[in-house]
Amino acid sequence: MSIPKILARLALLPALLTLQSCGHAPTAGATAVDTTAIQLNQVGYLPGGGKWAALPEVAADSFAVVDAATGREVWRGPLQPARTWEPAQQKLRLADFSAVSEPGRYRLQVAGLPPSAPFVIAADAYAALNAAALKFYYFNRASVALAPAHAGIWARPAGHPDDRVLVHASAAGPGRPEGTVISAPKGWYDAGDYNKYIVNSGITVYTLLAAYEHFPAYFKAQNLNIPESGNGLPDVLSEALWNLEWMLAMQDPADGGVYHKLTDKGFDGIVMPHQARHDRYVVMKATAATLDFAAVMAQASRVLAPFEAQRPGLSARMLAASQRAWDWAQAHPEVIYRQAPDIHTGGYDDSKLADEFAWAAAELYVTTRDERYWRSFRQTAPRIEVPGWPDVGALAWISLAQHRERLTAAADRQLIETQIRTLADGFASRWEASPYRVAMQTQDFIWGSNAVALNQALMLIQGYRVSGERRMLDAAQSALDFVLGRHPTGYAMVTGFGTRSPLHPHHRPSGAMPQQPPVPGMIVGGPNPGSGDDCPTPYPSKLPAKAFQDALCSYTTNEIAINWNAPLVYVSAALQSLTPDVSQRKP
Ligand code: 9MR
Ligand code: 9MR
Repeated sequence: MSIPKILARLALLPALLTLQSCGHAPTAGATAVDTTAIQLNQVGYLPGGGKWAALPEVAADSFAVVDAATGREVWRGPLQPARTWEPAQQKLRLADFSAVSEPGRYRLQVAGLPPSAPFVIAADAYAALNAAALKFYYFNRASVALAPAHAGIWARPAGHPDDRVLVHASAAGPGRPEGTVISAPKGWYDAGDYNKYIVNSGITVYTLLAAYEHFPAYFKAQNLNIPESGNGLPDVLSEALWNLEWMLAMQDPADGGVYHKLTDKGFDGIVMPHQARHDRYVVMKATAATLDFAAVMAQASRVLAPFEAQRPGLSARMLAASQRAWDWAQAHPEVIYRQAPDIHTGGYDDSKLADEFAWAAAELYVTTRDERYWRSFRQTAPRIEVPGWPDVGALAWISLAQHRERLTAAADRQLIETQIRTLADGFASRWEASPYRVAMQTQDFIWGSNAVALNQALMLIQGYRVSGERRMLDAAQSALDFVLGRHPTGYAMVTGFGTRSPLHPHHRPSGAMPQQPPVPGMIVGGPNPGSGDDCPTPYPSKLPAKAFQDALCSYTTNEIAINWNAPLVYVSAALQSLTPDVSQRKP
C-alpha cells in the first residue's frame, strides 16, 4: 500500500472508531486535537485573503503562527482585547494573521492553550472543498445507480425511478384526474430525505447557475468525475441539468402550473434509496412553486443558450416553459401551498409571494429584455434581504446587477447597485463591529443557520463585485471561516473537511452505510436553538450559536440539504476567484 493510501486510511480511523455510537453520541467526531480552544478555518486560507482566529480569554498578549511540521515560529502578532459575543455568550479574543501569506501548513500557538488544528495557506485552498460541495449533488441524484468509478466507496444501486408517479387528489384536474400516472424521473433528493421539492430546487439551481454565470472560467476548468464529465458542458451545468430535467416534468402540460413537490406520503426510515419503495405523488400546483420554476427556467435558458450544439432546443424549451409558468401565476396569483392531511413530508410553504413574483419577472426580463417584465418587477420588488428558500427577492437583484450593462433603457442601474450595496454594507458593518468577526447575530441562528452565514457571504460578494470595497470580501471570507471551524462548536461543518467535522449527518444514505464515513462535501444545518427534534441525547448547549449536535437523530441541526450546499459552492468558488493576488494586499 502506498504511503498516501495509508495516510488516507488513518484519516478515517476516528470515523471508524465512533461508528457504534452512530446517532447517539453528541461528542462523536471529537479527535485528539482540541479544536474548541483556538477556533479557525480548519480547511485553510488563501495567500491574499483575510485570516482571523478566535480564542477564549487568556493572559497572553500575543500569538504565534508556527510551521505545523517543525514547530518553527514564522510570525507573531498581538491578541485583541476580550469582548463578549452575544450569540454564544462567550468572551473572545481575536488573532489577526492576515499578513501571513507564504503558502504552507501551520498551526496557531497561544501560551496557556493547546495548539490549534493545522491549516494550510494555499493558492487553491478551496478547490477541493468546492469540487466536493458540487459532487454532493451527484451523490444525491435520484433515479440512477452511482458507479464505483464515480462514487468510490459511496457507490449504490439506483433508487426512485419516479417513472410511475401518481397524481394526488390535491393536484387533480380535468386532464389529469386523481390517480393518473405520470413520469418525472431524475432530480436530486432534497436533503436527508428522499423527496423532491420545487421551491427548494428553485433557489438551489439558481445559486449553482449564478456561480457559473459569475465565474465561468473557474467552472469550465473543473472536472468533477461525474458520468457527464467531458461531454462538452461544464460539469456544474451537467449537474444542474439533472435537476432541471426533473423540474421540467413537474409542469402540468395542460395549463403550465407547476406541482409543489414529488413525494412519499411520509418520511422513510434510515434506509438506502433503493430500499425506499413507497408510492410517489405529485401534489398541488401552487403559485410559489410555479414562480420559482419560471425564474429558474428563464435563467437556465440564457445560461444554456451557448450550448445549443450539445443540447439542441433545450434553451428555447426552457424559456417557453418559463413563460407558460409565468402566465399561470398571473392567472392564479394566490394559490398558497397547503399540506393535504395525508401528506407528512416537508412543507416549504410560504404565503408571501411578492418576492417570488419579483424574482420571476427579473429573470424573464434579463433573458428576454422585454420591458413588460421590468415593469412587473418594479411593482412587486420587496426590500432586499438575505436569500433563503422563502425569501428570493435578492436573487432578482443579483441577476439584474450581473447583467446591468446589457439591460434595456428602462432598467434603473443606479437603483440596482444601491440595493446590493446597501445590504452588503449592513453585513460588513455588523462584521466589523462583531467581537467574533462574523455578520451572524442571535436572530440568524435558525434551522439551517450555517447556510444563513453563507448566504450573507453571497450577498457580501455581490457588494464587493459592485463596489470593490475590500471589507465586503473580508467579511465574506469570515463567513466561510465560520462554517469551516471558526465556529463556537469547534466543528468544521462540512463532512470530510477539516480536523473535526460531522460524522453522523441526518442523511439517509450516510446513515444507512454506517460502516464508512458520511458522503463528503455536505454542509450540515448548524446550530438551531429552536430545535424540536426527538434526539435521546441532550444538546450540549441551548445557546443560539451552540445548539447543535453531530447525531443522526438531529434533523433540526445536523441534516444536510441541497439549498445549503449551493451557497457553499458559490462562496468557495467566488473567494477562490476574487481574492486578489497576495502582492496586491496592503500590509
Ligand atoms: O427525517 C426527516 C427530515 O428529513 C426532515 O427534514 C424533518 C423535518 O420535516 O423531518 C424528519 O422526519 C422526522 C419527522 O418530521 C418527525 N418524526 C421523526 C422524523 C425523523 O426521524
Ligand atoms: O430548511 C427548512 C427549514 O427552513 C424549515 O424550518 C424546516 C421545517 O419545515 O424544513 C426545512 O427543510 C427540510 C424540508 O422540509 C424537508 N427536507 C429536509 C429539509 C432540511 O431540513
